Amino acid sequence: MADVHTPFPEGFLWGAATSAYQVEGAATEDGKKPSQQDVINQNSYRDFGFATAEVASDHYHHFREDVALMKEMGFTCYRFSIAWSRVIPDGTGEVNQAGLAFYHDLVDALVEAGIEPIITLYHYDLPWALVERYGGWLSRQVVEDFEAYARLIITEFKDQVKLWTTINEQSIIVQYWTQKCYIPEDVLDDNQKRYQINHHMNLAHAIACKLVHELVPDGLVGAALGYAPVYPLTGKPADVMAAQNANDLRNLYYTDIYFKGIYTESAQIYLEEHGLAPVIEPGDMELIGDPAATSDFLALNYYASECARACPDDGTKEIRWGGVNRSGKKGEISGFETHPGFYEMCKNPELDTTDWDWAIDPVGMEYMLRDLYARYNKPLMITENGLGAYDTLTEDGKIHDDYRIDYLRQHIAAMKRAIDKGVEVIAYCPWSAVDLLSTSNGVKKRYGFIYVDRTDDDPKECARIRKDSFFWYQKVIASRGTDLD
Ligand code: BGP
Repeated sequence: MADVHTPFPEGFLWGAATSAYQVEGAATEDGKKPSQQDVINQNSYRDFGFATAEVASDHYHHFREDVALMKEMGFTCYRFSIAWSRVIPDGTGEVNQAGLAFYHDLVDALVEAGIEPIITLYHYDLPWALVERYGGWLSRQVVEDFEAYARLIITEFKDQVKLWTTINEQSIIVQYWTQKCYIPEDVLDDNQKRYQINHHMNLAHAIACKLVHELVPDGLVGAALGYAPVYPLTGKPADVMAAQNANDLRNLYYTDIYFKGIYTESAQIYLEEHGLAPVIEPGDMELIGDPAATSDFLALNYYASECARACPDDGTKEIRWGGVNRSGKKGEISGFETHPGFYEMCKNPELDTTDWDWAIDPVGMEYMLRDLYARYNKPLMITENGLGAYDTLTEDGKIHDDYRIDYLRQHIAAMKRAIDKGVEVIAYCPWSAVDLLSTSNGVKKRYGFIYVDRTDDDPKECARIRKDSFFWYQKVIASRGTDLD
């Protein structure tokens, strides 16, 4: 399988990723106030028994140990996010110096360990105060408040941090908006608001890009996008066309904004026809299209490919959004996104899936990288990729996660094939460095190289244990990707 004979390029960054609310814990410590994720996760504990964000992986107290483990694995980069509600607890106004100090300590520890920090400014965790004040991302006011927050963070870390990602996974926020944003009951049926939130995020993203370009010497910036290439279910022309429609609305609708400063026409026309298009105010597209707001790279979170088929608008189907598998039993996904007259997502019969119904498709990563590089000719990074799985701590005190090794091995080989075809990939940050709180499934669904000893109900001490994949990844990095066995 390991058909990788030549090393990855000199300077290629090897690391892993996490996000603040999923890993830090200390949700109300040292002046931090709740984010919308603290509230959303309390609700999922009540409804599904999934862990809250209160302790998560307790990285707040274990960060030095975690950085030491990352160094031991040989990381040369680490992608993490800043919790806005830790540094500006009310969303605006007073800065919490203790919160800022935590991130300074983390960045200092990383730099000292020779690990390049990659900061994500926003990963789903808007300060709860802003939700209470004006509905969070539903209001345009958030753009101005985000600007002040982003300016603070970029100014604080500009000397040590050169790689910045702005907003995590706008495409996934549109699909799964109640998991990623707090959406009040009376707004739930108003699906235009999904795209309005996205428009506000596009403005915030553009502002953050401009700030990095203005404030950070040699700084590079881009969004971190959840991306799944779309295959047609069959070779029938109508299915092929449906896959193109799905790709336009689910993928290019975001990447065209980042690189061309425009909304993809076909997708925008579809949204307008269905009353879903965002309200765009005078000056918005000028800001989004400002050359100083153009991304330098695209960071991609790739887990799976998707599949689409034709869906005629014959009055039998309604618009639906992405389904979720809450049980962790294969086949229990709650449904598929449907846009009558445009496309309908479906299971790809050619691919095996994880226990949560995510298709396993290393070639999809290669296809994505090739396609995006051909379209935009900009450097790409992988800022998430990984296998969510049940892990067992065995009696010998180990975690034999050969299934994860197999998944990562095949994806690294696929990434290398894309590089060998000329695609500029600059970093690989699989999800995740340590086990953490899943966005939809608590802590049973694990991703890390480092096991965190806790359950959904009991955070215990959150002790760290190296999994088999830890030692395997260490070897991969040391061999610059030539030893994948
Ligand atoms: C991405 C998110 C991450 C992470 C990952 C795995 O969409 O950016 O925050 O959680 O998916 O998803 P999940 O936790 O639902 O398995």
